[in-house]
Amino acid sequence: MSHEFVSSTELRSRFARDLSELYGSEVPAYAQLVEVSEAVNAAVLARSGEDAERLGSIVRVTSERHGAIRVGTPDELAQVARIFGACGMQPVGFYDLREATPAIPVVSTAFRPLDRTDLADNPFRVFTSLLVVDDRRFFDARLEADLREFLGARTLFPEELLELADKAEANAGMPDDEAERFLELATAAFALSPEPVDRDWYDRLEAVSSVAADIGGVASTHINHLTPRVLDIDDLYARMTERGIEMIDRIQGPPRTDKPEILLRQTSFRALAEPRTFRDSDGSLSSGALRVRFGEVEARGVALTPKGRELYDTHGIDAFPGTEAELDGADLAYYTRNAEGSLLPIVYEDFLPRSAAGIFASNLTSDGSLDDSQQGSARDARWLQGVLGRELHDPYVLYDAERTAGR
Ligand code: OOG
Ligand code: NI
Repeated sequence: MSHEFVSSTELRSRFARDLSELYGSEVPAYAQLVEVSEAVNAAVLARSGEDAERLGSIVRVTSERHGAIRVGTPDELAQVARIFGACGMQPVGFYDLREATPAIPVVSTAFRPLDRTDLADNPFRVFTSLLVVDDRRFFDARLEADLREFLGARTLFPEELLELADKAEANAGMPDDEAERFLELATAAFALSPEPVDRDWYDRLEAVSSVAADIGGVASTHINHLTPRVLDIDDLYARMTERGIEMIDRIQGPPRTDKPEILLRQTSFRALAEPRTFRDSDGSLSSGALRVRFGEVEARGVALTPKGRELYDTHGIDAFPGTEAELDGADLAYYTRNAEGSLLPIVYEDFLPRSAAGIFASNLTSDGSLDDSQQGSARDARWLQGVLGRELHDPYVLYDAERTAGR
């Protein structure tokens, strides 16, 4: 057995790779998506040469993935933070999807590496959502109490995993034998569970929200999707459609233009229904299927400043100038300079709430129901930081520091 030391960066790369292997075995369409993504990236590289790598090296982009998971309680979220912390991933940003259309009863953050060198080594990020069980627009007092009881009784992550995680985070890595064990337990914690699903309980939640059922209707969590990155998402969309895979009707985020690429564009397809075992009210088991997971792909552009983001949110891409020099000069997007003084884009490493809501929605089996006469419960970044028990980073502070350092 090797006693080599595995750094947190190496842990992150291995974790992303193991999850990718797991998800590919669970959702075959994902393996196809990865294959097509690699073909698209190779074509862009052949077509554009060095320019293709301005938003990230081909090595980075080829292994780049984001995942999405959903948890039910603040304690579960704090545990997730420890597991990702071991892999050098810290919470960045606060997203309140209850404000989106359609409203989804979660608040979210994204765990990711913070520094450019860590991002370049492996930028694995996981969009992580927490169910807001006391939001009366979704859950009445009775359902909230039942949800709390159900969620309080389950264990998503074994104690051994959490202890290994803490040790790894404290030492910025761990010996190889412990790393193996950590990765085995961490990956297993995000696999789809074969445990029977209580049909009445699941249906009761699903009547309110499919996302609530996906989170609180089963006794474990799972990766909801794992997303490769492509350098030309329009090409990807066309190739997948050609293969007979029915994509959602559009690409989310800024439309394609001849201007510099900004922020994030995403598109997705619904995965097939997956066979699951159900426990019916008479206690008998029967087989059925749930359609909760899907395939998604993304393309990333330059990060916008608060001013650029405001312009994008209020006026769209049409209001943007056509060159990087103008974007930089008007303080609309973040750039650094290389030794020769030419501009280098700082790639957007985060998510877009509007696209995220669209991604959630494309994956809902029912519209759910929402009582707008009720008050939503207050949640904000400060609250989430308290739950996480560690700093919740502001993405603009990170981009700004990188720009300042690179000038
Ligand atoms: C997360 C949806 C958000 C994205 O790419 O915007 C997301 C979820 O479905 O749990 O992953
Ligand atoms: Ni996603």
